Amino acid sequence: MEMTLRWFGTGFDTVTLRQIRQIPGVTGVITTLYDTEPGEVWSRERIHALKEAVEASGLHISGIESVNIHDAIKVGTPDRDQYIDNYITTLENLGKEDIHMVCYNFMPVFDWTRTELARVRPDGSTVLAYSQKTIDSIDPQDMFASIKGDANGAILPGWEPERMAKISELFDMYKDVDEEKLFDNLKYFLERIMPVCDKYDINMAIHPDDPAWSVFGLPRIIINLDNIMRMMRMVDNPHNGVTFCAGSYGTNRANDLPTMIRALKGRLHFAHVRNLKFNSDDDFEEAAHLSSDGSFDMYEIMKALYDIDFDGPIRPDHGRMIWDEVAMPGYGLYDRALGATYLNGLWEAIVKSHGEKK
Ligand code: CS2
Ligand code: MN
Repeated sequence: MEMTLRWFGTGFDTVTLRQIRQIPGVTGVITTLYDTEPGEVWSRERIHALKEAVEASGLHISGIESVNIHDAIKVGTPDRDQYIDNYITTLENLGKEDIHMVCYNFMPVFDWTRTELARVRPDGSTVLAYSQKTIDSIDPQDMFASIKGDANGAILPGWEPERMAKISELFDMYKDVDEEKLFDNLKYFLERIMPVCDKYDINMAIHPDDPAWSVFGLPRIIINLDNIMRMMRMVDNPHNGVTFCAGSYGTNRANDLPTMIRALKGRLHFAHVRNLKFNSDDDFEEAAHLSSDGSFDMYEIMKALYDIDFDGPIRPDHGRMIWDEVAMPGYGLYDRALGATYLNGLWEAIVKSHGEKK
């Protein structure tokens, strides 16, 4: 595996490439062109400039998170082909710039959903949190306004104000889309992009829906092992794979994370590893990466990745806000650096006790 950190790009991230370079064992970044809209073509020039900026700091681009999917593709409206053509051109340009992993999601309307951006934990750190009771008591149209807490000046990925302004329009677009339709539309999209992925050896890594169940009556399909297996079988190409996000699949306690990882051998192209603490079945908060701070066994997660010979990029995921840092919720430097170091420590111990792989 290669340890990486997500970086939103100059002007969008409080964390600098120089800081990332100084985290021991982190050699790559997972980045994006944050100011592009879903459906837009990413020009080769802009990708190249991003790559040069990253490489000038002594790091490299290990993959993209995300190239977002236009709603026309998810809904399957007649103009979807145009947006898929654009997506293909973006993939071609990424391939020509030697970038081989793309994370994306297929969630209708909302990307991740949380009810609090800064819940205070006993140690005084603040974290993202989710309460099903809160979700059940609010109107989806008010979701954005009702998230408690401050984004610290950052635009949260998937929660762009322009997008949230059109929220009722978006809900309307999805009114006839059920899970079957969403699967069909995903299949259509994947079938069309696989040739370019084969040509440039690009691993597509679908991110799970977070939380891993339907919210506000919207269909959600990337939520459990059965559904991911269906997704992979319906377009049976190794380039059609997944992002294993422990914190997203783990929201559903029926998901056994190490077992899921083992079932994904060869198709797991990117790993997000983080911990959650459950207060009850319908209330959880994000925790430090350390096993004992949350509800997951992080050793077992890393061991499962080792067992399947995982050799793709991995990143610590949302961190707590600690040491008075002011940053995008979940994406400060300090706690993610602690997370990367802890995960590297677990990996070193696993390798030393079970033998070197690749
Ligand atoms: C991320 C997701 O911050 C997060 O929770 O893991 O927003 C992820 O980047 C997208 O769903 C992938 O498209
Ligand atoms: Mn994730």
